[in-house]
Amino acid sequence: NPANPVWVDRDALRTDFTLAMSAMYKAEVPLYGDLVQIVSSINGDLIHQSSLDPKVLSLRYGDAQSARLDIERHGAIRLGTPHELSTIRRLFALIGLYPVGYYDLSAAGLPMHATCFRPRSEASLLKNPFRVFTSVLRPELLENQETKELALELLSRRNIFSDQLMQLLDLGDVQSGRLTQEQSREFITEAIKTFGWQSTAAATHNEYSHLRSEHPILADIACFRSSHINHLTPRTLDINVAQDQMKAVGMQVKDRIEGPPARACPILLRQTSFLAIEEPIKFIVEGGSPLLNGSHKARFGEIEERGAAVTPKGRRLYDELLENAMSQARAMAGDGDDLSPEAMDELVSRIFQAYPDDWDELRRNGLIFCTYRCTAKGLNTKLALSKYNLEILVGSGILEAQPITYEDFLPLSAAGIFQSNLGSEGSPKEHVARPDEKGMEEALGAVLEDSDELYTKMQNDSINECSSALCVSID
Ligand code: OOG
Ligand code: NI
Repeated sequence: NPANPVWVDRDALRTDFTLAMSAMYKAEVPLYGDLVQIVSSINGDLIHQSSLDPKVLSLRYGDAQSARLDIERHGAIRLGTPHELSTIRRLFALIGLYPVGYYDLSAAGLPMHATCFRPRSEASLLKNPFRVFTSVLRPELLENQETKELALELLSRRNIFSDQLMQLLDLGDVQSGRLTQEQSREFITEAIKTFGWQSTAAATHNEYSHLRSEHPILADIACFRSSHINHLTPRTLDINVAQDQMKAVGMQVKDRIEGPPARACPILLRQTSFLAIEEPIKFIVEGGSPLLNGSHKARFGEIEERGAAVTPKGRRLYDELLENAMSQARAMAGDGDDLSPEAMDELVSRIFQAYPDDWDELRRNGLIFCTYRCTAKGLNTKLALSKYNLEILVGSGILEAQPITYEDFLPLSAAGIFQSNLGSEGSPKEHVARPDEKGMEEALGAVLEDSDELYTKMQNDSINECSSALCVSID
């Protein structure tokens, strides 16, 4: 009934979208299907062995009651223009994804910056935590004038959104960001086209080679007719076991797991991937057919293991220890050389012994964010005072703390993931950082949300709920 339309729930639409994306990617990159199988079989085994700390299980897997455990946790795209970015923002808003956080990739020598489109609320994250790392070109960082002009010229010629999709985005705008069932089905079909692979390039082989020689990322961003999703990432309950299994079946795997070392109390996130595969591409030829056969490397498969969200203080300690490990590694390896992956892992583990590895200690030192809930004991206890200190309530078993899952990305890991898939040698070298958050917001046509504010809100909301349930104030 058009007078009384039934709107599709945004979180449910996100799940349909994620499933469609996953199906497309498995069909287009069969090796990715193999990866998903490895991960789900390991997860299936581990979830039945109760050896995992329930807090860790909850961080890595989410709430088994409400979340779809096998659904991907993230993907990544690389865009070329402000118009592409603002259109993607409108597209993602329809499935409940909003830009959170700013990632400056110039520090890693990449002419780009990025944000994470993700759900904001706890309820929404529980239903489906899928998010997309979205980077966009910053032409002003390209030094070579000719290259810059070529990239901009190619990008100005392409349109990665179908007309039907644009109409649906307009409809979404006038319908307060909602779609009907029928519109949703069409939306998924049309949206997925933007992220699929187009085997005919939008550039000649010369143009492609020119951009590639300047920076491989440039060719990937500017020479194609779509903004192909470059990877999807399921979550794993044990990334070390999963990585061993990836190697055992002969996948070409990244040298090292990115992120913090393995810990009893995991923080942030750890990730690894199989390297990008080489895929056939037809390049256009000046003056028409036939097309020229070539190839391109962009798409890979990744896995991630999530830990606790750290506070700004926790983040500073993480960055400090990582920086410390890097500079020791440089000193140990000597000029321009890299330590072996094993030596590097050992060094990082040793240095991270300075990072507390006990949930209570992490919380009391203000290094992680937690949500709180009343225990059964707490609900049955008559409290004498009207005001309590949070730590006293936790210490006496009235309240229980659960670390909040880190829902964002690590810029250094992201840079590592870029590098390992672009054929550049060695680890990312130091570059002068030139962040431009304002420029990113202008291109988006929206402000970036601050992830620390979102975690703080989750933490405070949970304390307020406990306070109401216990009829006491908590400070
Ligand atoms: C994005 C890499 C970032 C991650 O997991 O850190 C990312 C890219 O290569 O486009 O997905
Ligand atoms: Ni990733």
